[in-house]
Parts: sequence; C-alpha cells; structure tokens
Amino acid sequence: QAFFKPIQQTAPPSPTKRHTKVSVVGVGNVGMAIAQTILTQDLVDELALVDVNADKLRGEMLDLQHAAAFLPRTKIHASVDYAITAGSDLCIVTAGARQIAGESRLNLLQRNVSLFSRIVPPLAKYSPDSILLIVSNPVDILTYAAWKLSGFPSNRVIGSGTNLDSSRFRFLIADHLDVNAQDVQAYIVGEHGDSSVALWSSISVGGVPVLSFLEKQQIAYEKETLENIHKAVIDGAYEVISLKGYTSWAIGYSVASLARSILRNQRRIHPVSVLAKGFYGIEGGDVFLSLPAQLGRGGILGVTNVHLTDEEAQRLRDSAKTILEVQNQLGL
Ligand code: 6V0
Repeated sequence: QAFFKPIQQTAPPSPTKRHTKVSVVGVGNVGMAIAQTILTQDLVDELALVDVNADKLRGEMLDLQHAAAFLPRTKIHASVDYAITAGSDLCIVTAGARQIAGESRLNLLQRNVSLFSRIVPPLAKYSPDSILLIVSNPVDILTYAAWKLSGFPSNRVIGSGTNLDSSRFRFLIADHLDVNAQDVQAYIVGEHGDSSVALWSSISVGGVPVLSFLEKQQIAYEKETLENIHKAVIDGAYEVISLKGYTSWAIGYSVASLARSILRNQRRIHPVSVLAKGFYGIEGGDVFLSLPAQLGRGGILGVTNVHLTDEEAQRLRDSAKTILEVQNQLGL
C-alpha cells in the first residue's frame, strides 16, 4: 500500500522542468568541497560521485545523505563504476595523484595524464552531450588532455583555471580598499599558478576604474602594493597548503559558481581555461589558458575581447609557450 494516497486531479509534473545531473570524479578534499557547495546551492536534482577508493566513496556518500533533512532534495549516489554518471549535464574532475617526495612536476603530470586516460573516456561515453569541467592540477594541461581524450568540441571542455586566482585577487583588493569583494571587478588570466597575468588596467570598483582613479588623485601610484597583491595571490595556495595541508573551501565555492553559470545558463563571465589558440597572438599549438569567457548551458559561449597592454599580452604568450613545451613531452 502506498504511503500517500494519490490525488487524482493533480496536474502531471511539468514536462519542461529539466532533470539536472552533475558527476564529481574524485572525492578528496576538493571534490567534496565542490559537492557540498553544489548541494547547499540547490543546483542539481542528482549528484553522482566516483572514486577508486570504494570505502572513502561510500563514507562520503553516506555522510552527505545523512544531511538530507537540512538540504534541498537531491538524489546522491556513488560508485566506482562510471555507469553511475550516465546522462550527466556536467562532469567535474578533481581526481589527482599526490606528489611523491622528490618527484618532478613532469613525472607527476605524466601520472595524472595516465589517470585521465582511465577517467575521461568513460565519462565521455556515458554522457556524450555533457560539459567537462577539469579542476585537477596542473589544470591547464589536464584540460588539454581531457579535450584530446574526450573528442568533445572545445566549447564543452573547460578548466577551472584562474577563476580561483581571480577570487583571491578580488578579496585582496577589496581588503586593501576596504570594500566588498563582490563590487571588485578584476581578472587574473593565463596559467593557473606561477605565471598567471594580473590585468591591472581592467580593475574597477563599483564601476570606477581603479588605476586611472589612483593616477588622477595623484595618490602615490601604488605599483608596489599592486604587485605585492598579485604575489600574494600566487603565494596564497602555497600558504594554505603549508598551513592546513590542502585547499578546499575557496575552490569549492569557485567551482560551484562555474556550475551555476553553466547549468542555469547565466551567461556570466568567468576567467576559465579555454582553447586559447588564436587569441592575443597565441600561436604554435593547441594550448588551454584562462581568458575571461562567457559560460552558459552550451559551455563556453564566447571569449571576451578584453584590452591587454603589450606587456600583458606578451606575458600571456610566454605562459602559452611554457605550457606548450611541457605538453609536447606528453605524447598526447
Ligand atoms: P585528494 O584529497 O588527494 O583527492 C584526490 C582523490 O582522487 C582521492 O580521493 C583519490 O582516491 C581520487 N583518485 C585517484 N585516482 C583516481 C582515479 N583513477 N579515478 C577516480 N578517482 C581517483 O586531493 P585534493 O582533493 O586535495 O586535490 C585534488 C586535485 O585538485 C589535485 O590535483 C589538486 O592539485 C587540484 N586542485 C586544483 C585547484 C584549482 O584551482 N584548479 C585548487 C585546489 C586543488
């Protein structure tokens, strides 16, 4: 006997309401921070978790399911088998090998590429129309690997890139000027990490361009302060890792905001890793780098034509060259 007696006159569920499904591969610190932020923001009807560690996977699934009484209704399931990801709208990959003491970055990268060759093809097979969002590091090169391994068009393969670096940047500028970080428009582009490029000329606070404001006011042009802010962005991840062992909350919110823009077709602009060949004179091969891009249901809808100074554009091209040199050693 059914628990609820059905009411005959009830209208059938609207056929236009889409069922939204997200899969997260890798239930480590980063994958779980992303999963829990997505859940609290009511972005999906179904969340599938995949990992190679079956015990950890089941433990994380149960722990999230036990919060059901406090969360929007979402079906949460988990398996080591990729069949569980079938029909996903968005697949987020956070799986990664940990660096072994004394291991070179290139060796770690090679191990992560071989890990991706076991992750990306099944995701693409079970969700051929999905969008792939790569978070594992080094994110730009692994996004390229995911693009190659999936066979997807480049607008459906995105790296979380400098979205996180840009939010660290906005926080530090806001802190310096004592304003709300949400009112700070500021972008870091290029490689996620050490060679990222801060776009100083495009920073604005509440619509006021910051650099020209400071120059007009003849406030000692705070070049050094600004450079220190960029340095703090680059050092930020290292500092958090040295203090707590990993980063999780900011990357969780940052990726959930990308998921929202994609799933809700928000057409918002985020600095994310995209196929950058042909932009700003980047030539010499297929390379993924972060540029401000518009995100929606189709993935990358377009790349914004931001003004870069000659120096900024050159630094971007240098970043592309460095990434390409490493990429060419991978044999993908
Ligand atoms: P973690 O806590 O070690 O989690 C990694 C997870 O991946 C573990 O649960 C593993 O069991 C799982 N895993 C390993 N191999 C596979 C496989 N073949 N299939 C499925 N799962 C697998 O690492 P953490 O969560 O801290 O970091 C994950 C990745 O995110 C790393 O590569 C980080 O460098 C990267 N980050 C990227 C950021 C960005 O801005 N792009 C920010 C922070 C971390």
